[in-house]
Parts: sequence; structure tokens; C-alpha cells
Amino acid sequence: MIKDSLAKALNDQFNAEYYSAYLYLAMSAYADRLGYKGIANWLAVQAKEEMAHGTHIYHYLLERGAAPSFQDVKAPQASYESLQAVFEKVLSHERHVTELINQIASLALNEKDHAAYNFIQWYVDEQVEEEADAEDMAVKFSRIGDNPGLLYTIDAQLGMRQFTNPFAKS
Ligand code: OFO
Repeated sequence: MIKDSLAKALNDQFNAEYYSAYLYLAMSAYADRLGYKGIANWLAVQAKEEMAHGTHIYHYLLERGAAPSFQDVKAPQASYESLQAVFEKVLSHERHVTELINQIASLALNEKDHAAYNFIQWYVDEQVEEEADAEDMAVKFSRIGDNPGLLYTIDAQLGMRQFTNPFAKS
């Protein structure tokens, strides 16, 4: 049976993942309304990944005998000054999520819950990738600025991103 402190932290985290999904979906809507369907697609795929993360943690709580509790999901920011501002927010958000994940890893160590520590390592690795991708995007968008030709090119590239569930059993 998982300790209450750890169950609470994982519970908060699955809700935080659903909030991330909301945040990225709102960013996707913003890009879509500007006419950048490819950028909107990239952000919508990101939202689906966050839903998958949330659901994965939710199932883990059930597996460990804890009752998941659903919290209110706060409304995400709906509009931005620019696409560059969107990707700066993506980067700062992912850095924040990394801190949350690291806190859970530290708590699992303190509680000597090796199963939970092992479980959360997937997210520790994932955040390295998420931050690297976010940094890459933030740099690209800062260089692109409002250059229409470059925006057209990146929009076409980001339109190719497809969702694959990282937890799908093959
Ligand atoms: Fe859940 O990976 Fe981004 O935040």
C-alpha cells in the first residue's frame, strides 16, 4: 500500500497533467485561430500526450490501492501576444513540471518506496526530452519572429507531428 503523502503527490500530479493538456489545447486553439493549422496540430498532439500522462498516473494510483481524486482544472491562458510567447510559455511550463516530478522522485526516496521511485523515473527521463524539445521550439520561434515565409515553413513541418501513445501495449 502506498503512503498517503506519496499518493497525494501522485494525485496532484495526475491532475497537473490534465491541466497541462488544457493549457496546450488552449494554445492550439490560439494558433488555429491565427490560421497556423500545423502549429495548432503540434500543440494538440502535446495536449494528447499530457492526457496520456495523467491517465497513466491515475491508473498507477489504482494499482497501488489509492483512490484517485479529481480536482478542479483551472482555466488556462487563452490568448498570447505572439506565437513566440506561446513557445516561451511552453518552455517555462515544462521547467515547472520538471520541478514537480523531481519533488515526487525525492519523496519516493524519502519514503523508501522503490516501486514509486521506479515508476516516476519514466517521467524524470520524459522531462529531459520535453524540456529539450521546448527549448528547441522556443529558440526556433524567437528566430522566426513574425517572418511570414519562415512561419509558413515551420507550420508545414509541425503539421506532420502525429500522436503515439507512449503507454500503448504493442
Ligand atoms: Fe507531462 O509532460 Fe509535458 O508537461
